[in-house]
Amino acid sequence: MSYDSNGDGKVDEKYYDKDGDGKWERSYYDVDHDGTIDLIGFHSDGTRVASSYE
Ligand SMILES: [Ca+2]
Ligand SMILES: [Ca+2]
Repeated sequence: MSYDSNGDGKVDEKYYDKDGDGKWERSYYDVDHDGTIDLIGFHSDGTRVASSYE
C-alpha cells in the first residue's frame, strides 16, 4: 500500500504486509519528499502507526 502524503504526485509512504496476514510489518517514509527513503518503520502490532523506527 502506498500513499502520497503531500499530494505532489510522488509516493512518500509505503506499507508492506510481508507475510500476507493483513497486518503491516514494515513501512518506508520519504520524510522530505525528495524521492529517497529516509525512515523505516516496524509494526510489531500490525497497525498503520509504526511501533518503532530506524
Ligand atoms: Ca502481515
Ligand atoms: Ca527523502
